[in-house]
Amino acid sequence: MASNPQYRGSALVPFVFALFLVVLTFATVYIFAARIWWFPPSITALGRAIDAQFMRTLWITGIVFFLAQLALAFVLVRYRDRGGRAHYSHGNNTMEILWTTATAILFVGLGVAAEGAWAAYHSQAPAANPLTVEITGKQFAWTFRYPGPDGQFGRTAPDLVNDAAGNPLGLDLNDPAAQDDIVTPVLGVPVNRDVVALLKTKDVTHDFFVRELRFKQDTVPGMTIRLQFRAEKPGSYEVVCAELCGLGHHRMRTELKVLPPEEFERWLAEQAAF
Ligand SMILES: [Cu+2]
Repeated sequence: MASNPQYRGSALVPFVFALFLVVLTFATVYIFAARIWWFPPSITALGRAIDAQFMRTLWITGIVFFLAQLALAFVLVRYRDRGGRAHYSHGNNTMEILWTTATAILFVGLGVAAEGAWAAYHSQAPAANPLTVEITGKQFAWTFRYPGPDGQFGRTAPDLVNDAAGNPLGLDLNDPAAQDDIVTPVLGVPVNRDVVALLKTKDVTHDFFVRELRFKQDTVPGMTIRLQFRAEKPGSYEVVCAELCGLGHHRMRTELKVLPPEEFERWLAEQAAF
């Protein structure tokens, strides 16, 4: 490549830009490696499977990111304007095939690796003695319903919904199965027991999200979405709506109480007394 020093571009721009890229790359890697903004520890086995998948993805994309950014910085300096003529390239079919294949293998591989964890949330075999809770979203609150001693959810009807009268779900008290249903504004669950959650919404799409459960699921109008989880650590965790659902979206939050079994029974009895 013939070069003519007379037409040489400034070396400052590519060097400064390359330096910026290198600093940016190392700073980004540092933020992840030092876990400066990280999520709270998971309290479910499924959550740990999700975390493992997250780390696999982060490692692979992290390595690709790191190498690609450094390669870009290198190319900026190596092929800076030295006053030569531009060279037209038709590309390289072998390289195209190679990196497309590599990307496809990575994406499909990560998808296959994630399948187990994802499927477990939705289609895991039913537990021997699960606790069933109905979770209903509305603008802008969560309401939880337990079937009570009979194990049956009673009938509800939209025209019976009356927040002021303390009937946010429209429970039909003429239905014997509804009479022992327990409706609460807080989600209490016993520790180490499978919980089957039936997710619903009364109005728009909401999203039930508890960080420690690694559990985030849209509630969709007209649908009941079944999910299950088993919390392993007693404590109080935040429940939020993770779908921008209206002006009051920011206050659509409540609490998940994971309680020892006896304490849970006591808590549930207290709620029933309301
Ligand atoms: Cu919402």
